[in-house]
Amino acid sequence: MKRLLTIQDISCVGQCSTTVALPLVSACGVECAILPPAMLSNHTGGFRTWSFADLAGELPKVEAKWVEQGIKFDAFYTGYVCESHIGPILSIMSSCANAGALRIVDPAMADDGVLYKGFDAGFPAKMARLCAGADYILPNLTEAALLAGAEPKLEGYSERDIADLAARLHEAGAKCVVLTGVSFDPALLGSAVSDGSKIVYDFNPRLARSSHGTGDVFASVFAGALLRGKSPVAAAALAADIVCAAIEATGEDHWYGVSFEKTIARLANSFAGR
Ligand code: PXL
Repeated sequence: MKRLLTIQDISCVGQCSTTVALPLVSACGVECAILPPAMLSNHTGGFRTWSFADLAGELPKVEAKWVEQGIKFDAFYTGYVCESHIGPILSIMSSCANAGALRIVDPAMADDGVLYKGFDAGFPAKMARLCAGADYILPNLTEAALLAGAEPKLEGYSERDIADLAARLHEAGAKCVVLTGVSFDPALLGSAVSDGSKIVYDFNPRLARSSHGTGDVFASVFAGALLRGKSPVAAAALAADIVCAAIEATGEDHWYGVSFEKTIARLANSFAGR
């Protein structure tokens, strides 16, 4: 069994980051270790207030213990992290890597044209350091624009715009760029997987509602599927399928996340017998 380390906060309530990654990566049949660089009472996307404990000081201590014991990983999957975490994370990704370990970076920092509360305008340049050394990055279009130093647009991206954004992120160092939230037709929503030589699109019918935490569901399934040997294009298609199923399984009055729990059996079954 492959072993993946996910590095993102624990939001104790809110169905995002580590509390989504751990069950979904596990459902893919991949061992999932966790490293939370911060703990929040709840996420920052719609709750009125939150507590925030920065665990940056713990990261080098954890790294020292893992190095001492020869604990290594086949993949690293990072999500929501802060500026103080980036240097220590880069260090862990080099000192605790098995040969050929993958670096999967979801630059979770913005959506709908704006940075999440708590990040300032200088943060995308910091996140770009993590993306530069990544095998896979999974930005939504707002994050992609901010990483590329461009002004995010709320809509109206053409195929040409998508290709330009992907090219800029490849130039900055990312090997494979998976853009989410892509749409050329109001009825469809999907992703674009760019390996640097071609772009493959995948679309699903656009659902009537958008929900918090769907980026984390997408990235977690993508990472798990990739480690189970799916191609990036197949992993992105499975991730989108699970995101749609999770949104459809979520009650209308459930505002802070998606009921991804109801998709775990379907996800696990998609790897049955493999
Ligand atoms: O889902 C991304 C995310 C993760 N962690 C925290 C967040 C958010 C988005 O708002 O606030 C703490």
